[in-house]
Amino acid sequence: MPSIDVCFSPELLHLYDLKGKAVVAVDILRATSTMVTAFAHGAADIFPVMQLEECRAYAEKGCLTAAERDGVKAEGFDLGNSPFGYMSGKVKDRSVAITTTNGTRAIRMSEAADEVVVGSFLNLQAVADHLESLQLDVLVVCAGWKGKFNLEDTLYAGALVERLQDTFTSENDATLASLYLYQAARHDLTAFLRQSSHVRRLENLEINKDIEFCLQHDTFKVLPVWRQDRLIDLNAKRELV
Ligand code: 3SL
Repeated sequence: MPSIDVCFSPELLHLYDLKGKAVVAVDILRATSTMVTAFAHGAADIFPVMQLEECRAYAEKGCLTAAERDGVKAEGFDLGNSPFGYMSGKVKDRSVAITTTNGTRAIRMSEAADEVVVGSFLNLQAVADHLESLQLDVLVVCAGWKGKFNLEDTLYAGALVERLQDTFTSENDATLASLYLYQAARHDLTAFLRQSSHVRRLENLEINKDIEFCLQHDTFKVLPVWRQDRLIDLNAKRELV
């Protein structure tokens, strides 16, 4: 049986060998939830990049550009990092270049893996199904916040572990801790996360509806995977469910 493990921060990635593994990169609030939403609303592909200037340059290639720093849309870009900004039809059939404080970094730092998948609660089962079909060892890479642990990405890791517990083994405390945390929180994730640092940060920015949205499970069948220099949706052209 393949195994599943959890890396609580991209800063810990040096402890793991990504070769031969599938990475699930996750930034629940909000980057990976937003990318999944963008694909669900017809985005053709997504270029996650680390730097603002690199992102801005994609405009010349005909891409929409999206940028967030410290929870706020960066000036001079077409889009920010709220999933609601991607629902109006604006991204349909468009390429989107995006840079965010932590999420795009987690994705790009995972490139050495055999497969990189973008996870969120919104596409939880689509990711679980894909991992079961791949039969590779899995590492969930939590984006965290500026190198530090966060609760929401860990809860996602636990949710994924729960979905895969009959088909994957795990022999590490990070996986167990994520699972136990999710099981303790699952009855009301919003309440559980109320004291978490990023929820407080986002609440101060008055974006509570983003938090509620990003905590919904299995809203989309979208499956963003890294191919060469971009993310594509392996389940493209599916209807919203
Ligand atoms: O850190 C990130 O990548 C962002 O998702 C943070 S925020 O939710 O836009 O504040």
